[in-house]
Amino acid sequence: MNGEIVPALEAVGKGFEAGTVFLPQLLMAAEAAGAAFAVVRAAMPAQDSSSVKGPVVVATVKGDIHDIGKNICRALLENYGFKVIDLGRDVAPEVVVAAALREKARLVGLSALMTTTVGAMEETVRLVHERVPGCLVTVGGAVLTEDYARKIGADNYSKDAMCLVRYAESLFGEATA
Ligand code: B12
Repeated sequence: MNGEIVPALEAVGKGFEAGTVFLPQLLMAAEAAGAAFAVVRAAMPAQDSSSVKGPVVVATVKGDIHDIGKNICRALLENYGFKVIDLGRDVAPEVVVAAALREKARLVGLSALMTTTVGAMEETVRLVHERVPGCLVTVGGAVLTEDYARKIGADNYSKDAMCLVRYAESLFGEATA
């Protein structure tokens, strides 16, 4: 995924920005990436249910329908033995809060891929901190940086799914090599 599929999506994204790639092609690229990921997913070893950690609530924030990166995060977390509650995409802050309370989650992961949706991410971080005591929020997505994550009040920024797994392991115990 990191070596071929993600760079391919980046190239398509750059073309879209430059006006050489159009929305239908962007959609086709996303579909192809989803299909490739389904193959990778099927080849991953099954989760060992005797050592379930978490739960971790994940969502793509309100107004944002990009979910390929979030889905990779979910799959990798599950692969490392975490129970993941995936709320999907375009998820309102109140829905994230309700799920975190219901699941007694200690960690929420939010994804945003557009400059226009980091506002919704900031609002979600604020609401989780306000209404779910003791719950930490980690954020990710192509438009985010460590600095920006700190600015919107997130507890952690992970540049990719593996960094997220390491962060989750540091919270729930067990070091990842
Ligand atoms: C595929 C894609 C689409 C697909 C999405 C399909 C899907 N199911 O996700 C489709 C075609 C539907 C789409 C639609 C649109 N898109 Co689009 N899209 C992309 C593209 C090409 C790739 C995104 C992607 O999947 N990357 C691969 C994944 C694996 O990377 P990732 O998400 O960053 O995830 C990794 C890390 O960031 C991190 N991570 C991600 N989430 C999380 C969460 C947590 C908790 C953590 C810790 C880590 C983490 O881990 C992941 C794995 O390592 C990008 C270009 C780009 N370079 O990003 C544009 C891009 C994001 N899209 C863009 C735009 C503008 C749109 C549209 C508005 C287009 C339109 N005019 O309609 C719509 C958005 C509609 C909406 N309301 O959301 C712009 C955003 C510009 C901006 N800066 O705001 C981009 C940057 C393209 C561009 N250069 O113009 N898009």
